[in-house]
Amino acid sequence: MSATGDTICAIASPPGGGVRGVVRISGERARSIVEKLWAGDSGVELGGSRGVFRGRLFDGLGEQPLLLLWMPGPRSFTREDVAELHLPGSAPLLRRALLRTVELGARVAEPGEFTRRAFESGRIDLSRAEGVLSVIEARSMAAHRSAVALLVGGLDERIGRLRDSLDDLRALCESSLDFDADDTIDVPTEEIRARLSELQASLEEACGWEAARGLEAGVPRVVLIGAPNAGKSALFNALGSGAQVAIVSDHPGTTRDRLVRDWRPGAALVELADIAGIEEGRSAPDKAAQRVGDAARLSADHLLWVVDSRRRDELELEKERSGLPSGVTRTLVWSQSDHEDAQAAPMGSLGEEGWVALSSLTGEGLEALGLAVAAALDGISPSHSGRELSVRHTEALNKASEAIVDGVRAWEDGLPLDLLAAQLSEATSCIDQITGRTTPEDLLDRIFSRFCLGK
Ligand SMILES: Nc1nc2c(ncn2[C@@H]2O[C@H](COP(=O)(O)OP(=O)(O)OP(=O)(O)O)[C@@H](O)[C@H]2O)c(=O)[nH]1
Ligand SMILES: [Mg+2]
Repeated sequence: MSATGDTICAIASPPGGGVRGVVRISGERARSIVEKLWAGDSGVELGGSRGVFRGRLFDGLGEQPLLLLWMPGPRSFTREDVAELHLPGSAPLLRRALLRTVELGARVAEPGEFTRRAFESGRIDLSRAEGVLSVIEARSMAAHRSAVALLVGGLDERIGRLRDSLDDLRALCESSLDFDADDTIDVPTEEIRARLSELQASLEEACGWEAARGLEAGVPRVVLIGAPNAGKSALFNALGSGAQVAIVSDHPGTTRDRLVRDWRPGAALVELADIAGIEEGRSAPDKAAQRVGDAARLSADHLLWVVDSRRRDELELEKERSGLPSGVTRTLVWSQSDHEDAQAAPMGSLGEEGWVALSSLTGEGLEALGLAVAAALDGISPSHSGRELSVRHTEALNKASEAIVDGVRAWEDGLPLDLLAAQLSEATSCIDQITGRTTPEDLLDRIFSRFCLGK
């Protein structure tokens, strides 16, 4: 990737996603390029502060309506002058505008180059840049949640605090070295010991947080939905393993809270959630249960729509179906198939759903359901980068932890304090790999090149 200094441009948001497309420009020449693109005699006054301007852009052939966002450095994403040209969402028009920008002195950006500039200017650290990358790449809700956690959840804050504590402690050790040589003042052994254990606890906490996030990146959520008494909770108990067991009863509206268990359909591991049946909530707890259910439905990677196989109210079922969240794959569970009056298969157009008949009581059909869900989840297997990332972070944190443990051991064995100081500095460089301060160039290239164009 080239060094900063030149001005880059890219189509940041392609047409199709909305009525507008965006061409983004970043660099020294952004101001002069925009001034030249601007159509009309009056020109545009780009000041030293952010601004929004409406006008027209001359793309070399004709004029296009333009909404310009002007973000002068250093208060921009890349800390350079940044202009966003919001244009009609038509591919040929956007390409014209991009070409014109290039004619006026910008270079088309490489994938991830905007984000890399943000990183290189110190605007964001590497873990945050990776968060941006993972959000873009996320193909399942699970991967998306984990990426957002990385972005907003503050691994960088945790790392920042760890780094500060390491610096403080090293300073303390180093100043104690002078005392030591002087032999007049005691080494503040107790304080060093206390700080060391604090540091180790924070490292462990960061490791745990990151490991949990990594696991989360890999575990899709499957949510049981359907009318009250459909048999969701009975199925939850029949499928899952883990501490939570749902109350099963013929009282409609039994389940109120969201319960989760592990479930292994085939080789996959998923988080199975049981929630309240879909109904119009009247009382406050009913409404609260519906809200909890709504949140679970929205974060689902796959839905199990549980329907009592004795139901014959086709119209009501159609209505129930039309209320299911769209955009999430689902399997129709034709439940309680052991009843005498159970129907063998879903009637009418319901039969066009992917469905599995089963009985939680006898266990019949449970295996078939596992196979169906495993196949459905195959296409949305969690984004590889989420896990790879988490492994990289966890490794760095573990190495930092080991460096400290070694240092402490040496110090307790009576070795001089400068050995501990050296180990602390080793730990600092380990965690600096997470923030990108000491990340090798080729790894940076690999990380940033995975970004889309325009990011
Ligand atoms: N025979 C038979 N009964 C079942 C089966 N599954 C559930 N039931 C019964 O159906 C009733 C309702 O089951 P639940 O699992 O509590 O239903 P639910 O969908 O969780 O209901 P809510 O929590 O109220 O939304 C209970 O009396 C269960 O014993 C099954 O496979 N076979
Ligand atoms: Mg229930």
